[in-house]
Amino acid sequence: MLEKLSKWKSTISSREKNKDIDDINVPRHIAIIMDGNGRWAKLKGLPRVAGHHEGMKVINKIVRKADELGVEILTLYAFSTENWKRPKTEVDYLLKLPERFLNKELPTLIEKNVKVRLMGSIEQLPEHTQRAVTKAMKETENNTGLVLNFALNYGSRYELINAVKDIAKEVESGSMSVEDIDESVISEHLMTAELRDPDLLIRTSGELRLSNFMLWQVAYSEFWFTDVLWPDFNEQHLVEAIAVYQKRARRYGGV
Ligand code: V07
Repeated sequence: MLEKLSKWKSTISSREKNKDIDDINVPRHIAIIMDGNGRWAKLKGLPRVAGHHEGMKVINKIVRKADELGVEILTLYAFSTENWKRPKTEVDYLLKLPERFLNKELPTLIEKNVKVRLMGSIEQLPEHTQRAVTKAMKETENNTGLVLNFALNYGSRYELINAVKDIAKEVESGSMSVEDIDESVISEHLMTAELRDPDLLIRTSGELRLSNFMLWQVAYSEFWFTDVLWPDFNEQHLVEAIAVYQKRARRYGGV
C-alpha cells in the first residue's frame, strides 16, 4: 500500500514538473546543436576536453527526458566537418567519445528500445570510431522507440552537394528527368531521407547561427536559443524549449 502510494506520488510530481507543456503537441523531431563545452571548461579553469566529457554526460538525461515526453526523433550535432580544423589532440579526444558513450550506454539504450542512427561521413572516421557506431546501429536496428540520430562528421553543404551529384547521375543515366526534380526528390537524397524534418531546433551557448547544420531540413522548424552552456543543460531546459515551441504553435494556430 505504501509502495503504491509512493508510486502515485511520483507520477503526480513528474506531471507537476512537466506542467508547462501539454502532451498533445510535443515536437516529434528535436535537433540540438550542443555548443559551449569548451567555454564551460575554460570558465572552470579546466582543459577543453573536460568540457566535452561533461557534455557527453548530459546526453543521457536528455534522451531519457525526450523519450518520456514522447519525442520520436532526437538529432544531436556531435561532430561537424569543420571540427577537423581543431587541434589534433582535441580531435582525437572527440573521436573517442562515441565509443566511450556507447560502451557505457548501449545496454541501456537497447533496454529502452532506442534506435541509434548516424548521419555524416562515417568512412573518414578512425576505424575504432566506425566500429563502435556500426555496432550500435546494428544492435538497435530493430528497435521501435526513440530514434537517436547522431550527426557525426556531418556538414549540410556537403550533404547537399552529394544529393545534387546523385540526382545528376540519375538524370544522366536517364532514370529521372529534370522535370521530376522537386522538394521530395531532394529530401529523399539527403542523409535524413527516412526522417521527418525537425519541428524544433535548439542551440545552446548563446550563438545565433546554424553553422552548416541541416540547412534544408530546418526550413520550417521553430528555433530556440539559450545562453546555457551544453554541460549545464538539463531536463528543465528541454521542457522550457518545448513550452516555448507549444506557445508559438498555439499563436500560429490562432490566426
Ligand atoms: C561528443 C559530447 C557531447 C557534446 C558535444 C561534443 C562532444 C556523444 C557522442 C556520440 C556520437 C556517436 C554515437 C554515440 C555517441 C559524441 C562526439 C562528441 C564526436 F553513435 N557525445 N559526443 N561524439 N561530445
